Amino acid sequence: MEVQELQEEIRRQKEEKDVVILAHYYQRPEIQDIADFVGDSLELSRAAASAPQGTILFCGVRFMAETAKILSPDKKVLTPYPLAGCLLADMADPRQVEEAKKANPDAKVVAYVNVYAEIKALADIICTSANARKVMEKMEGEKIIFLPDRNLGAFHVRTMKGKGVTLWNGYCPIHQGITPQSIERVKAQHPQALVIVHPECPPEVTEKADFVGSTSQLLRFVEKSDAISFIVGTEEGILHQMKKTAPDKEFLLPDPVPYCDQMKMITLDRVHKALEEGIYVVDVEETVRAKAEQAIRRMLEL
Ligand code: CIZ
Repeated sequence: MEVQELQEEIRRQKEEKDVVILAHYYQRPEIQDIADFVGDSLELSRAAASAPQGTILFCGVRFMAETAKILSPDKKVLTPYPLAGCLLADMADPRQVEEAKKANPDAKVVAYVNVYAEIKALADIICTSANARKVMEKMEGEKIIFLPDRNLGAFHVRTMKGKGVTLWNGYCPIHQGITPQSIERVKAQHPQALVIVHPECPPEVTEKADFVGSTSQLLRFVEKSDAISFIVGTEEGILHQMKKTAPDKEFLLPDPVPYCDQMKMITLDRVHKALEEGIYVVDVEETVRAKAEQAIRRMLEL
């Protein structure tokens, strides 16, 4: 089937089968265009929880679909491709986290939402890239273990006083690949462009950027800014919504382009198959789910 035909068929089936389709900002444009909601992982999980449909088809990587299941245990959650993982999430292993907790019994564990359910269940509280600083500042006590993204942690810790924060040594290889040189190559051709980057980028990039923010914060920034040209230091999928939000502005990417193969494993064919056959169901074991939900709810209460 052609792209448009496939999109029509997906739209038809999701209505017929009472399914809400959610897509992350890093998804392919043709996937974002068939979604009922496009957003960051937490916005999407909240949209999923309040959607009237009984089934959620989550177009994103596995930890995102799991987060939707954690917040909507009574709904059926489907993923178009269960092997779409996250290399950053893979860098936090439950046994290592348990050991770190034992070695630091008075420290609180703050886990970035980009971890699997088992790690969320071991955390005291979850944070996103949009609220990591606020969550750490509000934590009672002095000691924090922040995991798994050392860059996101370091970005906030360098301007935060009064806490002893131990940073896990994880990173997103896609954002780690955004270097000062990969930005300068583009800036040299477009000196007027503002450099806006995600806090998962390495410190030498965030330190020099004009603005640092989560996906939803970057999107709001380009909408409100008076500038007309931007070099966007995050996964290239976000440009689809940026162009829709600010069609008269210019969006450029670092060279080489940050591209997540895992996110792009979700294709229209796979979405169609998942919808048609009711596969692949995402489940989280109940004791793990309940603990993970508590850690997420603590963040939402803040
Ligand atoms: O949590 C998300 O959706 C990710 C991966 C990044 C962000 O900044 O929103």
